[in-house]
Amino acid sequence: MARSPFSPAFWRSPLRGPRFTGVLGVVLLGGITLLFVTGLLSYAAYNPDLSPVNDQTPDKGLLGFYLFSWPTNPSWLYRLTQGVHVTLGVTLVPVLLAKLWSVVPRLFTLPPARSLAHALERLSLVLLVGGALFQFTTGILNIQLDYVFPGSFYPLHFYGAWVFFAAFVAHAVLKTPTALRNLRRMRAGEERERPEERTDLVAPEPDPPTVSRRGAFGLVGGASLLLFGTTVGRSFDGPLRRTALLAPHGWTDPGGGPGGFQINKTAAYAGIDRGETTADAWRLVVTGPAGTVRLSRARLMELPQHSAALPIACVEGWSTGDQWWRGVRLRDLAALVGYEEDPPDVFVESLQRRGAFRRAALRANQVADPRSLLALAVNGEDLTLDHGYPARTIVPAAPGVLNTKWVTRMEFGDL
Ligand SMILES: Nc1nc2c(c(=O)[nH]1)N[C@H]1C(S)=C(S)[C@@H](COP(=O)(O)O)O[C@H]1N2
Ligand SMILES: [Mo]
Repeated sequence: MARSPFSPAFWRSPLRGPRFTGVLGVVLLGGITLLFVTGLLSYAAYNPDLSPVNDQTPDKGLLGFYLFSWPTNPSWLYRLTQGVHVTLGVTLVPVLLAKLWSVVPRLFTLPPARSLAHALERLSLVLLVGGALFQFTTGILNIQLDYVFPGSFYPLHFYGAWVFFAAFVAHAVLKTPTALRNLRRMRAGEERERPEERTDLVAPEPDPPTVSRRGAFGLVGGASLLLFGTTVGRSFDGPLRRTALLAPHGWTDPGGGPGGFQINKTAAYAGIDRGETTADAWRLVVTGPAGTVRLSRARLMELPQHSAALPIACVEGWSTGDQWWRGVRLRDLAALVGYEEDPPDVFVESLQRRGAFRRAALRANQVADPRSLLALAVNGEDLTLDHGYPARTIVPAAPGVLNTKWVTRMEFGDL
């Protein structure tokens, strides 16, 4: 009879075994926990409870229990947390794939369930493996700007994270003791697996090895290192940025000069009509309890101007170093419409007519920060159209997506 994958003898690699799986498992235990934490932080940073403006996640209910006011200090906070989230996620891909490869014979175990407990354990593995593939795929597609899933990235990746992490915790609780025991034995130099470790992972009729276990770890680690080295540069400026071969935004050259830093969506891409940004056409409409004021750019320039050195840090993981922004404080704008003290939340809207990032809500603590600006200039010159001329918001430590470009309307009030 031809061997089918359901027969244990079908699986021939001498690498498979509890030790190979255990080492990869321990790396993922730490790595995925950090991914989960930085991911939840990223979701909180997005101000999703200023709903429905920023986030349409329906009924996040209990899962939103931990949401808090994202701080404005230190100004590089989101640059760090999201840089870690994306860079680590990319780096862990080879480890995840190797881990899945190492346990693939289990997919074919017969009978599919020996008992109710076994059936439940296998069901949790479906959520674990499915969740891992879903989270890594949606995350990577999002940073590659190629989003093919229906609906918004945020709710999918957020719900997926909870399902995946619940299964992950159950799995870790069950498997960590064994994994650690195997690691200790490996370090103690016991080369051969003991009889009691001869689990279903070990091939009953192994082929001769073509690579040692050490060599296989080297391969996985090398692949991770390669991905790390071609990703991490997206969080830095200068020559390092050019090493970020895997960053799609790295391919468009923002040019030199004051506006020569990364551009997310160009004005052309966002469908901005230059005619609507001229001195005659453009007005900023600011509303609040004291009424509505309409300000030309010239009028905005007459208000007190302030500067702040702040980065742009995108959910996609790339960030810029500090740029010198100059413009009007958000809290000074709030004061114009009735909030002399204790500025409230603000709803910000762009000239842009279509697309996801034309509106954003900022929280009171963000409006109150003296470095939060409606920027009119950057690095000593007027904003370029691609960076949001005539005016854009810039808020310390906030995800880039909250820094609305081509602003035309601001509504102050509790959201
Ligand atoms: N109107 C508008 N504002 C926007 C966006 C957009 O697409 N449209 N993109 C946002 C995102 S996702 C980021 S990361 C920053 C990037 O700013 P930059 O292009 O000046 O680097 O702008 C934000 N503001
Ligand atoms: Mo972004």
